[in-house]
Amino acid sequence: MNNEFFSEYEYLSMAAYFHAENLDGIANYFHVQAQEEHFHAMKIFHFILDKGGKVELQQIAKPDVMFKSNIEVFEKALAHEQRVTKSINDLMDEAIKNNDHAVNSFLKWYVDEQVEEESSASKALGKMQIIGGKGEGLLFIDQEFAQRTFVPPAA
Ligand code: OFO
Repeated sequence: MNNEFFSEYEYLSMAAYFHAENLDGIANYFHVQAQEEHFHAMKIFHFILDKGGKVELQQIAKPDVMFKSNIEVFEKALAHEQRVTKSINDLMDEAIKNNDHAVNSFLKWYVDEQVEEESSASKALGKMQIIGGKGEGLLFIDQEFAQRTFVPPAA
């Protein structure tokens, strides 16, 4: 849960970077990503309560605030999603080892979601690499990413 809240923070930091670059459309892409992460965290929050557990919120680490280039932001976003996938897989390994069917079933949604998360981060990075992170292509991507909206994923 903390990882998901941290993801929200990471993407807000990336949104802030692009606002400062006057690329509000790309900033919007990261705002929507942050909203998705909030949704992911809250899904775990409610699952813990439904299972009769105690939700104990922890400190959220400071997100990355040092970005050298537009492309680097997207590289970091993809690397971040790959780390999240690993942590979900580790949790799933633990659930399987403990024969915890409820957690196993719950985590399957995250396993599938991570396939999508890595795919969309990878495609966004690919687009930035095609245009070299600058020029007129950047304005085109800014317009495209301005259209992204948050649609709560099917539970
Ligand atoms: Fe929660 O999927 Fe991204 O981090």
